[in-house]
Amino acid sequence: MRVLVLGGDGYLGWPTALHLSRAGHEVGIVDNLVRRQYDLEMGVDSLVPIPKIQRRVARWHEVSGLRMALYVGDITDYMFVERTISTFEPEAIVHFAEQRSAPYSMIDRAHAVYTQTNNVVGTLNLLYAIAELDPAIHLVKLGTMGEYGTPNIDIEEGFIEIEHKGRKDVLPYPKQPGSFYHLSKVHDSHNIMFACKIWGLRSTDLNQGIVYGQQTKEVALDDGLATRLDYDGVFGTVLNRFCAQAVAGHPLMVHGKGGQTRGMLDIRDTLACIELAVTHPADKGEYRVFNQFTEEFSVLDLAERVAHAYGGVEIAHIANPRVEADEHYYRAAHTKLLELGLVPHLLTSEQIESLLELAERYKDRIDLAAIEPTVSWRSTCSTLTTASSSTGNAVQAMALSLAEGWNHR
Ligand code: NAD
Ligand code: USQ
Repeated sequence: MRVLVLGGDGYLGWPTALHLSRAGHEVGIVDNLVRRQYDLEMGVDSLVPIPKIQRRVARWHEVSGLRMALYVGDITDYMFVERTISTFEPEAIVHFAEQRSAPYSMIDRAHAVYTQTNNVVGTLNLLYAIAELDPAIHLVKLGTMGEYGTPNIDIEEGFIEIEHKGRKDVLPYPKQPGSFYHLSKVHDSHNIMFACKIWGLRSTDLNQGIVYGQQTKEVALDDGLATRLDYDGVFGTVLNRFCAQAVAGHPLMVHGKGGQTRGMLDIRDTLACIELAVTHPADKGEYRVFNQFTEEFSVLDLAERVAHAYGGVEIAHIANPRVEADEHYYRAAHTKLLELGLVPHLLTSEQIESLLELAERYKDRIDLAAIEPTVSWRSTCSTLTTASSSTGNAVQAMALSLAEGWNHR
């Protein structure tokens, strides 16, 4: 199939592009490289060094003999989206291209506005471009389990049957997201569902849990094919962070009691789920939701597993910088991808050890100052802002000018 991977320079987009390419699909990558700008803005860097996207694409050709098309540009620019889709003529679009950090979206007004504009406008542009250019294109959109929040009842896959005053209906599952980032995903979901209804588009909304790990079959072939791994207080996700904290000799920072329970999955399963969604497209006019995770863990459970695997590392309960329940009921359905054939890689002690080994290999790159959480949900203006001023717009402008430069070459 011809598959366009939006956000193909990111943590998950890059290994997905490689995986789909190796599986025999014709792959095109779209990215405005803004993720690299967030690093510059915050003065942090991926734990694993990553080459420039142009170099990575060239390296993939050298290693595998396979080519991938590269389009550097911003999907909030409709002309760019239209031009790229008309040129590449995809059968499926995998959409990773959003600002994905909850803390980043909670820094201040500028970052919240940037996050919601970037995410909602980008997705809306895509919906219009698909409707106008080729409504048969299957949109595989990365959503998040965090759209549901932590209700005191079981979470279903996208929809729930409700009986109210003697009548029944199947309705979208209620959403109680926990950050302006997670809210942007809810807004996207509503827009996508509506576009499928009015224009007969087809889409799969993948409500993904927290991803851990860095090694996939293709990434492991060569250091020049590495994908990023974030451990900092803004973009680092919990298990990846705990492993970096352990090797840096830093206590594992559990927010509050650590009873926050989340759906999680190995990065290799992200790739498998995307491939399953792409190769089993939604029907015309169908909007479907898959909960994309394989296991549930509490934050404290993860910290204890890492402490057990590493030895000698402390667990510190710090005041929670977020507003979230740190003890709650959690049980979420996740059968649809299993029914399509997903065989999960569960979190074993070997997997934690391999993540710790990776962190050991790049230990010298760990900046202890970057580990501290800097964003508070309770404040409308977190300390990070003093260093970065009105960065949301500045970051976007920088990314746009970078993209312009590349496209005019
Ligand atoms: P990432 O930030 O590493 O990658 C996103 C990529 O999209 C970046 O390379 C960035 O430059 C690009 N991008 C952002 N805005 C763009 C725009 N307007 N135009 C073009 N490119 C743009 O994030 P990731 O961890 O790879 O996550 C990918 C997707 O998966 C996100 O949508 C995220 O919400 C979702 N997700 C991630 C996780 C996780 O644990 N990492 C979990 C659940 C869902
Ligand atoms: N946490 C800690 N200590 C840390 C880091 C996090 O206790 O050092 C806690 C957080 O308070 C939270 C939980 O761990 O309760 C998860 O935090 P996270 O930063 O790993 O994940 P989150 O902010 O939810 O976001 C990540 C991705 C996002 C994706 C989401 C999936 O960045 O793109 O949408 O996971 S989900 O959680 O299912 O919404």
